[in-house]
Amino acid sequence: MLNRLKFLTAGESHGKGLSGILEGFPAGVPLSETFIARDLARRQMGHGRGGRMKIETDHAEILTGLRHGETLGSPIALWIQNRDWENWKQDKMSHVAQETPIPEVTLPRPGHADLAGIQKFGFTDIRNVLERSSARETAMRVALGAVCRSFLKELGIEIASHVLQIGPVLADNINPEKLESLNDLADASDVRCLDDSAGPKMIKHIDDTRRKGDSIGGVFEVLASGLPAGLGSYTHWDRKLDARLAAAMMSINAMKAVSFGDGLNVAEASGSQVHDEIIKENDKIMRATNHAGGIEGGMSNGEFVRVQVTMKPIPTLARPLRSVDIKTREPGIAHKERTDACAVPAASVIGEAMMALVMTDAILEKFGGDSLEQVKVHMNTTGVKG
Ligand code: EPS
Repeated sequence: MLNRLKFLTAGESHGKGLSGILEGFPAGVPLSETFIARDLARRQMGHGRGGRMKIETDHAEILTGLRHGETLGSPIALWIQNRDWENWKQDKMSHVAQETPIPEVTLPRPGHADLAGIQKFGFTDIRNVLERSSARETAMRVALGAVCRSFLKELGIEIASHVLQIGPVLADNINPEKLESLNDLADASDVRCLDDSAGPKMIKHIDDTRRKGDSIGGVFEVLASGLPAGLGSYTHWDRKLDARLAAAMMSINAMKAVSFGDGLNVAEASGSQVHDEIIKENDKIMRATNHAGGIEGGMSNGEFVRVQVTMKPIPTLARPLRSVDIKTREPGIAHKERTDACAVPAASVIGEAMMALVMTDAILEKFGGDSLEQVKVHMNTTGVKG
């Protein structure tokens, strides 16, 4: 649901690497591999990750679209190498047929793309599905999102995230005045949690779950500040900013629900508790509160955008669930792989990337412009900057 910007990713989890292309991105935006590397490193952090993250040190190489440190307005192509490829290329992920084929994966994992994926494509080997359905792909989304973050920063727009819940452990939510330092605070916690008393309980819960051979999900929140009012539109279903953000968040592997502002609590609250009164402060019309999460009528209203995303527990379990062998049709237990006990902290960084991609698209849609300078001029002359 992007209107002005296009992005594509390609790559398998244990293949050579991940490719990404961003098209429709303006010229004149400062960009470097070092800037992208920061977000890639943040995605690799978080208590509960498995062995794979010790192998990878993700780095996005900028292949095209950049000259002398600024974007050219032409497609930006990125490449992230999978270090684990060296360990897999001889047999499991060889590009050519093997003389002695390795055994196929035939026991689908409940909750994973495995079973529906082989039914869809007519495969007999689940590896053909799991390699691409793996969340490894999100490393590229974070790299492309970092390119967008570089543009948004120039416009004074900040994006941050933090973890609200791991399993049954809830964090007290925050009401930030500024977002600039929020990510630094969240990154200082192993679970990206801003509530000092909940963080250690979350870590303990992840450890207890891992010891049982199980996995655990949770909830994270992504915020954006400095947005002008009027991004998105009430005029048509596919222009609504909340619908576009919800689709972007739901496209992240393992996400099950998305909500905005007060989220699910609006069901039991009354109208006077839910809606944000309109006030005037220093001659500026604004809101007394932000229950709406910065979006009304499918448009940004100039307040912080707040979106909460619920992640299910990862389906690959050290103590797998029941399954049926797709070849022999005999009951068995699901395929077991190296896995993460919890990836909610990493998912929050991926949520930031999806927010950055959607917001960049919405800015370009509203203001137009082929270069950063043109976008800035258009934003200043329309007078809607929040
Ligand atoms: C994943 C399984 C694990 C995760 C992986 C996603 O990888 P592996 O099978 O190599 O142990 O670590 O996540 C990443 C590789 C990543 O970069 O986030 C899965 O099955 O989705």
